[in-house]
Amino acid sequence: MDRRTPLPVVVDDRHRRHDPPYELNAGQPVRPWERPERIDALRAGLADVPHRLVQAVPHDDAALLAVHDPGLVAFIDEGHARWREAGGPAVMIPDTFRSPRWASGARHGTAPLGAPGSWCFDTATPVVAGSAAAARAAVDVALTAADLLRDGAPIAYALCRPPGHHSGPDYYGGFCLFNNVAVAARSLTDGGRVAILDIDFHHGNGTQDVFWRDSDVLYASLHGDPGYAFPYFTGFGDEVGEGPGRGSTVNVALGRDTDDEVYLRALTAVCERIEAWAPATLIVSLGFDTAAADPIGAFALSTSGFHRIGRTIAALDRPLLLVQEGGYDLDGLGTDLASFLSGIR
Ligand code: SP5
Ligand code: ZN
Repeated sequence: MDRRTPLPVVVDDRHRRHDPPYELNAGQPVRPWERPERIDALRAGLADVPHRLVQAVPHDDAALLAVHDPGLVAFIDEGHARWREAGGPAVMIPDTFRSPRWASGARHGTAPLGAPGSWCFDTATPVVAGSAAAARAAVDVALTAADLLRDGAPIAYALCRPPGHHSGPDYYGGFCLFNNVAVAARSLTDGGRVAILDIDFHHGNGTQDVFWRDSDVLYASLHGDPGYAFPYFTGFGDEVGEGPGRGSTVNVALGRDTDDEVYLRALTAVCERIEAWAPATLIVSLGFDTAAADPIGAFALSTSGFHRIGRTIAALDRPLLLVQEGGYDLDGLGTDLASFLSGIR
């Protein structure tokens, strides 16, 4: 891709309003890994990358509702206010989870203090008063970047926060509120087949669910094996989609300490599947939690590994939408982003 044209980077400062004081990991309160400073670190990494900042443009709900249940959208928008009115504390984390195994059926119930457990699947995704505005902003960022591609840009980078790939049609979790990448992908299928390549350390269970039965969108992910890594229950290699979507889900589960060589070999094989899919648009769910120094990922990728990943993706030679997902090593994020982009362009 053309190095001289500045890279459009779509941003929205409303992300800062999602800043919970703690989350629960294995039942223990810890400072959130997914914090506003991540965006500062990524933007610092762009210092030597020719780019132009584009402010996100507000979009109506059509694209969001093409992916998510209206009940989930209403809960993200309003659930925290209802919880507060019912006496809940400032940080909303479920303590009781709705189960599909209840004999009376998986009804949502009516109690505002129970509602987070009806829509959320973990305890590591705290919601505060400003979270809804940030969730909306992240979707606007992704859709604004998708608009740039639709208008002919060869590449755009959506600096989304919070991330999105763990959020599904009717649930949220894994630090993700709305599924930014899925909303963008769905909005781009009018222009032909879409492929999503997910290189975050974690399996994108939400994106997989959105496109599980879909024949327009290929979802391909490389991630920590669910035998040891979050989200634990999805991302096994035998998950390939169903019905019309059978064969358009690709999962490659990798072991602890996966290094550049092993990762690049696996990525090359996945890119052959994408090439065969012949997508009109390629979207990357871009996580840097595969880095050796990442505090929650378990891989061992180096900064130069991200350059090689970028080159491998660039060789697919498709209009390219980059959507930010995870990556939690604040000291390495900027360098890893710059290295990745130097491979892409
Ligand atoms: C978007 C994304 O990357 N979401 C990841 C959600 C992971 N949530 C579980 C975090 C568990 C952290 N375990 C800490 C191990 C420290 N060595
Ligand atoms: Zn991740």
